[in-house]
Amino acid sequence: MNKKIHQVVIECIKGDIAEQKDMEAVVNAANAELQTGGGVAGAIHRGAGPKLEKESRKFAPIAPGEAVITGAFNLPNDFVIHCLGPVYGQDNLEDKLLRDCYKKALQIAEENNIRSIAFPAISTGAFGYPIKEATNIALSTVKELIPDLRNVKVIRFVLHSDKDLNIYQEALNELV
Ligand code: AR6
Repeated sequence: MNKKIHQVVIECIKGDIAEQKDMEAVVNAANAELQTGGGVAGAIHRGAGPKLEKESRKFAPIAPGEAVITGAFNLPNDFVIHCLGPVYGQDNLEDKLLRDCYKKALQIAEENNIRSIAFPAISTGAFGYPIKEATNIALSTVKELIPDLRNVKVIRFVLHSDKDLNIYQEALNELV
């Protein structure tokens, strides 16, 4: 499902974040050390190969709400933007921190002339953020920032299950 807001297309699809061949940048739901892990981080590091950990090392550790950019190595993309989401029920101001992740990732994309970026549902796996709340934060943040975007033209959300895809599609439908 797609929606266009001010010349920017927002897409929601079911898929694997490590297989987004037509996107310039993919976002990693990272850990603070920017190392491989489970879920998204595992898929991204497996796809990119060991050079990704090597390049990431110089930026680690990052704090919740922060984002950094690296190359994508063997992934079919030019860049990986690594975001550390909040751990639900543990980090304070988790809604603000999750918002910061989307905001900083888009700012970094703008600074690097990136036209297309794919996000996973940051913090909604191992970090336990309830998917509906996280979806509303992701979509409202993106919508808020769209008027300031000059380079980014496509923002894709890649969901891992039909359930999560349906939640995103409903929320995108209702986004005005
Ligand atoms: N493509 C797209 N989405 C995926 C994929 C994939 N290949 N795999 C899982 N998801 P998570 P977090 C979904 O746990 O909650 C890691 O171990 C998943 O269903 O990857 O931010 C890191 O090392 C969920 O909806 O990220 C960190 O320690 C969403 O992506 C920690 O987990 C995010 O799940 C980060 O936890």
